[in-house]
Amino acid sequence: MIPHSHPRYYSLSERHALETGMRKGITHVQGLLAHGRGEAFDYLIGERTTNEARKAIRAAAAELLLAERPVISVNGNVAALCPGAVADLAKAIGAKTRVEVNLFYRSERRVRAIAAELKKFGIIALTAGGKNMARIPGLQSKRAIVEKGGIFSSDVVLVPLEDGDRTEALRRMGKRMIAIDLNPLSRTAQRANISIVDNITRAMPLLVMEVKRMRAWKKARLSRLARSFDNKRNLKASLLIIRRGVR
Ligand code: PTJ
Repeated sequence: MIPHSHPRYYSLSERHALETGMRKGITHVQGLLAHGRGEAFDYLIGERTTNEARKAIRAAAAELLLAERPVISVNGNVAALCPGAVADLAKAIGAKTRVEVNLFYRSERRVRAIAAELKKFGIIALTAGGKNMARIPGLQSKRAIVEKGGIFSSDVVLVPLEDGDRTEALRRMGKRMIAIDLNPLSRTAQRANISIVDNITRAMPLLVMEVKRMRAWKKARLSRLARSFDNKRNLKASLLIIRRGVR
């Protein structure tokens, strides 16, 4: 049990959630390494949601509301760190939203464990099994295994904690990609249409809040917001914050 008063309470709680996720067969051991890398960047941005991240979150909310077939992609880290926020986001965007389990280190056992975890939060996740399976063209890893009626036929995909290959491959398929990644230099962040440089545990609740706030907006207003977002410029600004953090 981590005492609330501990100065590193949030950081330790996240590590604990991933450890529990690993014991439940949800998180891959590589997920712990990935989280460590994320933590290093989080430290440098000051463990807070920057103004740049807030701008990206607003653009992402608009993009998700405009989408006709949005999908939230869930891996082992996301399922361990914020399953409740995934459920809240899917609900806030509306019935058109699909949640799909998509893993780099895919095993049927992990897919089942993650789907069972999501079910506790009321989500019936797509798992790309049997007849529903399709493949992302030009991608060699197991991340290529997707659901026909999910990621394969989506128009907008939210990919938290992703590796770069699939983001590139999905963009080649014409999809609009939203990433959540603490590393502004990662290929995912560089290739996505909108990259939220923030810890997923802070970004997801804010994204839910923005989606709820914008739900009543007209399409034209949402479009203006989404299209005016400049990912390259936003990433540059995030890098500057990191540089200042280093100094
Ligand atoms: O569950 P699986 O099998 O799909 O595997 C998931 C991992 C995360 C292991 C896999 O996708 C992987 O190896 O990812 P990478 O290539 O290490 O990339 C993960 C990215 O997420 C890195 O750029 C990290 O900086 C970033 N990251 C790590 N923790 C967080 C994060 N970004 C936001 N919030 C975090 N908490």
